[in-house]
Amino acid sequence: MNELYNPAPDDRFTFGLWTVGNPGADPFGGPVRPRISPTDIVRGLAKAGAYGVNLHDNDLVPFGSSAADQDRIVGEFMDVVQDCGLRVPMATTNLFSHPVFRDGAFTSSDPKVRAFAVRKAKRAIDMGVEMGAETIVFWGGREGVETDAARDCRDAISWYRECLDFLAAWTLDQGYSLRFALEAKPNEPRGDMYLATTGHMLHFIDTLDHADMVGVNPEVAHENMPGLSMVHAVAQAMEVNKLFHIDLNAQKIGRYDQDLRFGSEDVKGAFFLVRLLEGTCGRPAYTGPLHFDAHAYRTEDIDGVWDFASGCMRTYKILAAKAAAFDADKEVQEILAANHADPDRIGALLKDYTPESLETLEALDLDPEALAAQGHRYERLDQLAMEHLFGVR
Ligand code: GLT
Ligand code: MN
Ligand code: MN
Repeated sequence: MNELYNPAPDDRFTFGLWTVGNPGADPFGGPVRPRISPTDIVRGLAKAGAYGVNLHDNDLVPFGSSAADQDRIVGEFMDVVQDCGLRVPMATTNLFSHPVFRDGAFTSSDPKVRAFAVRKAKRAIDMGVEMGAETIVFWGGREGVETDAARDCRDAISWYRECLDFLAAWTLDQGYSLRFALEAKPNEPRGDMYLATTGHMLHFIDTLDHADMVGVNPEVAHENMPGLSMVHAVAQAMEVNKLFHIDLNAQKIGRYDQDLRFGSEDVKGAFFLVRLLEGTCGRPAYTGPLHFDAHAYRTEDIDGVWDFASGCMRTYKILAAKAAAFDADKEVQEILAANHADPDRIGALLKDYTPESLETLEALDLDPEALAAQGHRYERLDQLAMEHLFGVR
């Protein structure tokens, strides 16, 4: 194995307890491998070169545990995390497994369920803060419907907002310096989920009381399931400084949520995503944790789980190197420079409307036929990307 791509904590790679800990159950069959204990996951991740481990409240502390049991479990876990030199940069709340959430948590029609969900999230945030988490992810696993006869979707969205506003105001009141990251998904487990894409989330965030502390946690599989572009979702979030966290994995379009090893499907999509995140194209990079929300194939035993984890991280690093080489390629630079050329500084003219800028705009010699006649050389540009990916450039 080429050691150049071996991960190290500086690479900021993180995994969830539920990812490497996934025992391979699916809706058609039970677990195929033993559950790795949280402390063994931490030891394994440290050995593999990860930076951190993330968790849901109930990945570590069983639902309904007493406060004393929680303290003991968290204490023992954090001793191992610290011994191994790992971090817990993100924590989240399981608002989907218990049957109480079968018709939603923050969007349940029953205010008692919404109250229970807020209380559970609040306790999970406290636990996350105790572990040093800086980001709290909210994935609304049960926020949705099989039938829209259930409720008016407008009510669901406003209840979702109320719960997040409540939790954000409480978080600020506690003096915690935390950021919330909302994760969208179009369907599964619900027939249709509210706020189905990162784009929906970005708009919703703008309507929150404490919008400044709320951003998104886009997931490759969740954007790709309905055939959308993860690169565009992430770019839209980055453009407004709302990319607070990211869930990396792979997915075949149009399937159930596969959570495959990062980069193992749609290699080109993964390449452009890494290029965007790394900022090798000369734009600002994403500097937060690089979280893998994926799991090993059901065919694997425990060794296969660690092959999977190493594969996610190595693929990211390989793609980062390829992206840097692509952006440094003279021919790539020439094609891009030709397409972006602006010798008359027309781009600047469009930045602001003024009567003068309009006058200059009107006076421009813009010949649509001549403009339309130009080819863009994107066939060549894309082939260059492919040749970098194939390793022949
Ligand atoms: C669950 C889901 C993920 C979310 C996790 C965080 S839980 O595994 O499929 O996409 O990111 O709640
Ligand atoms: Mn996810
Ligand atoms: Mn997923």
